[in-house]
Amino acid sequence: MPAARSSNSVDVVIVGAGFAGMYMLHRLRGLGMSARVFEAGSGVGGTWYWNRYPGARCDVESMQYSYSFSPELQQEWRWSELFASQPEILRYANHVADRLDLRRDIQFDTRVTEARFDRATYRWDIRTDCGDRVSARYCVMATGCLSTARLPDYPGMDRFGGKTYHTGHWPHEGVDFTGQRVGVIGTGSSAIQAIPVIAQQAAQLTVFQRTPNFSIPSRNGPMTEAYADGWKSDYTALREKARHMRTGILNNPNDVSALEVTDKERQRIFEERWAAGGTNFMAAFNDLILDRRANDSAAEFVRDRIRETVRNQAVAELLAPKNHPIGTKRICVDTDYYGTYNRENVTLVDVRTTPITEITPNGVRAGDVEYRFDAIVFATGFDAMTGALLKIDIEADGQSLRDKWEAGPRTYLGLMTAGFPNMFMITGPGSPSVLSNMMVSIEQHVDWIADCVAYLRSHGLDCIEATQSAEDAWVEHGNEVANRTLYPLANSWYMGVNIPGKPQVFMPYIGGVGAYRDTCDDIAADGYRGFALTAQAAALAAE
Ligand code: N01
Repeated sequence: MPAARSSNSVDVVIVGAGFAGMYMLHRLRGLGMSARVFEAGSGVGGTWYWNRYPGARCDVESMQYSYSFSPELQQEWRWSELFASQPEILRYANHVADRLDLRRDIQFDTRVTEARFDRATYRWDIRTDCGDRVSARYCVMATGCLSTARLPDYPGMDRFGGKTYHTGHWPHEGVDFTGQRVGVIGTGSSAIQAIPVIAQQAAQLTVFQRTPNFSIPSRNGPMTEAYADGWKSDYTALREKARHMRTGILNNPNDVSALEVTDKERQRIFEERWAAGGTNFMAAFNDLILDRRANDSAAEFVRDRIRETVRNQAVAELLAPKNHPIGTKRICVDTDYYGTYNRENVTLVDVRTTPITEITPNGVRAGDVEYRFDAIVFATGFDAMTGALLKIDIEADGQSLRDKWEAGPRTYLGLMTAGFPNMFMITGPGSPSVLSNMMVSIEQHVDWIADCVAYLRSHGLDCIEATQSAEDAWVEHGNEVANRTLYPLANSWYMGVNIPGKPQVFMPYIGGVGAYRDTCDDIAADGYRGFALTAQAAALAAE
């Protein structure tokens, strides 16, 4: 633990040094503002710092999952694969930190524990687990959407004699499973990437599945120079196009209903997308996420691919999702996931029919069977979107954020929440965030926030707060848009269902990255409609 630095005062405290916090720091420096970043990890990279499990890689193509703000950066960096692996993305994050000399304003190994707004001074008082106390005009939460790992609470969790791991807290030195009996609990995106790699090492791998997921092959491969140059030669225009796409990804959407074409044509298009690989599969038609019959056609196509791939048909049926529309739980992208179940050393246990009842000193008990392991991997996900924010004791005017969000997060644009002046969130609940290319959404939020504080400064103002009415209207709009889709039909982490007792509301904004950007720009151009802007002196005089 580093020694606490002396109390001090900055313009902005940024919480988190992932891609959001790093770019926020860079923008604020450009405005001549002082900023201090606190980061719980020992290095930059956020998600890519923590999630080091075998097989971890991004499901957005590298040419699009990278910063666009610097022409030099995007021209000089060379990706080795179409979909970069975690180590390569982490190298990229470190390269950016070096290139922009970011580390001198980042305090690592330091977790922010409290943030309290003082209306008498119009400043945030921020405290850390290292004893730091910093006063800041603005506080920016760059805490990530999937950064609070979640373990199940089976009896006996602390009794297991072997090693346990969570995918989101993987040891930095790596893990060699060679010759081991390994149990993996969970079959979400993390598990679907890790299972094929662990299966190649382990003597025996047992996968405990509660809910099967739809997964599309990534068709990952080496990045050819021609492909990279194709992007680089037209990067500015391509990036701009991506910013206005529904998901922030240039994914060649087909603006046709799946129900308007013949069965043969529908099949042909699905096959084409399946062969191309990746999440673009869901852009095969314009109503896959809106219409149950359209969705069923895509879901059945994928189920057929699973049946075709997995030799044991009983296992194939267990792996084929039947209870949620495709895409309403985050679609997974894999390298030989389903094929892995053809291996002699891989067993699938359906914990819906044989629930896990306890972790024993030797392994996992499910139904009547005790499975014996050397290692257990928990791929059991995260307290998504609100977990990292609510872990911090955030308070303004005697109200805590935990109390305010007791029935679910409420924000205006996912950028601010009423009653908490001068506190911004990057990709907060109520913004497209996890439904988008995070890099595009991060850059959009950081730019909006930086422009906003520059506007305040140039107008002699220093306080901004979302109004209650604007927030209420935004929440209502978000719910209304979500309810037009099939998303609320799934028991997903988007809905908070994976955390016992968490309020079940659809947290991200599904209106699309392009439309959302236009709304944010329009609100800013209209003098920050829906926000109350004041000057501290005037506000104090009025009280
Ligand atoms: O977590 P998850 P994740 N007993 O919550 C199961 C992003 N990401 O880390 O569905 C048994 O999706 C749970 O079962 P169920 C991406 O946005 C991106 O995999 O709750 N099982 C589920 O199968 C992703 O969506 C990338 O019934 C239990 C699994 O654990 C998000 O991170 C890669 C259980 C958790 O799946 C989270 O993915 C990786 C229990 N008690 C992650 N508790 C890429 O870019 C939970 N489960 C490719």
